[in-house]
Amino acid sequence: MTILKNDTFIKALLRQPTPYTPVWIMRQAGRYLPEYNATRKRAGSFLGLAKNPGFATEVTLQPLERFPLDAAILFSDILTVPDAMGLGLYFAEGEGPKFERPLREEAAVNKLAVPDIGSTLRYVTDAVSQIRRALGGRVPLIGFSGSPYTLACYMIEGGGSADFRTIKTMLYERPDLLHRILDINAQSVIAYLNARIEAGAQAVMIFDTWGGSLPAAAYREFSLAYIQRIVAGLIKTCDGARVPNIVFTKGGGLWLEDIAATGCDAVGLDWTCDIGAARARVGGKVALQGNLDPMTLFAQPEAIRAQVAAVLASYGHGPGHVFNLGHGVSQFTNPDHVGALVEAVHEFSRPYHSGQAAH
Ligand code: 1CP
Repeated sequence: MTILKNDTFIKALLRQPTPYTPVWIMRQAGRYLPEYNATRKRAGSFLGLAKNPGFATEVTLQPLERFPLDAAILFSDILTVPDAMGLGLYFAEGEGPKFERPLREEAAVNKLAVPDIGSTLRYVTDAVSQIRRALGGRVPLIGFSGSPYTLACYMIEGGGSADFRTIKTMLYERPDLLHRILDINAQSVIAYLNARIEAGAQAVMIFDTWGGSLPAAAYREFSLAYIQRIVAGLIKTCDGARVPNIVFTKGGGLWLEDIAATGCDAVGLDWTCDIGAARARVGGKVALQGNLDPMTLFAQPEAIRAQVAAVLASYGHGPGHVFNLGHGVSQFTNPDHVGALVEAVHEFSRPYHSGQAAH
């Protein structure tokens, strides 16, 4: 068992005291970093990068070399799970991820099965062990997965979508088919996240990027119910350490009480929520992660610092906050501005963790 040199992130997720507010950035290992683009070029493609544990380790560590971040996130993608189910993931240049065989027909849905994680996703668990060795306990490593509904969006639409017409048609016309897909996805995600935890992931996050596109009742039935099953099925302790989990539904601000009731340790917030108001609603039950608008990073460092200070002040005094953006960092962001954010979080957050209240 490696002793963590910096465990502020894990402690904050468990709402335990820390000397400052820990920070990491969604998509911290991504295209805004020139060194990421250089490694991606050497790997030949995004999938060449993600499927090679050596390259995945290299890019996972890149943001940590630049910034004093408090967590690392495994470099991979949520779409590796449907790829392992045989849907044929590929990246069309400049068009984002796509599937060769989207799930539309009843016969294909009936054939869908939980993949054998040990063989199909071996490259992911290998990357996790390699990254843990490379980190040497510097900061914890986050493993992640898409939510069953978010994965189904890509599996059924065949790629990104502006209106989710195909999956929503299935939802309203053939809810039984969609439920079958979601059931397989939930079982796969549980096996996948637990394999990552056993390989060394020290916290896990479920990305429900598209749950927020649903009406409230459909969100509970088609997204949150399956997230709840995953939370219940996750390994909670590994090597004597708690492995906290985070649930992030983008656009889920109206449903925070329901999300917190899944039994998760922390709830991710997008930038539309006031984090102080969110804390008043669910802060007694869960930690909160977020929630600076990613577009803040296009402003000059002084403006970024002011916005960081405002999020910290809104959350207020005491533990249970992990600082992050409200969604992934844009590929057009100036890396120095990410540096300004990380520095400001560390600098401004200490008073909120000292004995006396800062306001
Ligand atoms: O060309 C490139 O280099 C690919 C860009 C890229 C990157 C950097 C993709 C394709 N995936 C990733 C890595 C990635 N994806 C991580 C790595 C760890 C980190 O955060 O640093 C993570 C956690 C993801 C998760 C992911 N992939 C989500 C959930 C989070 C979110 O951003 O909402 C989603 C929806 C995806 C699908 C996906 N993969 C890639 C793209 C461009 C997309 C979005 C497609 C779309 O809907 O338009």
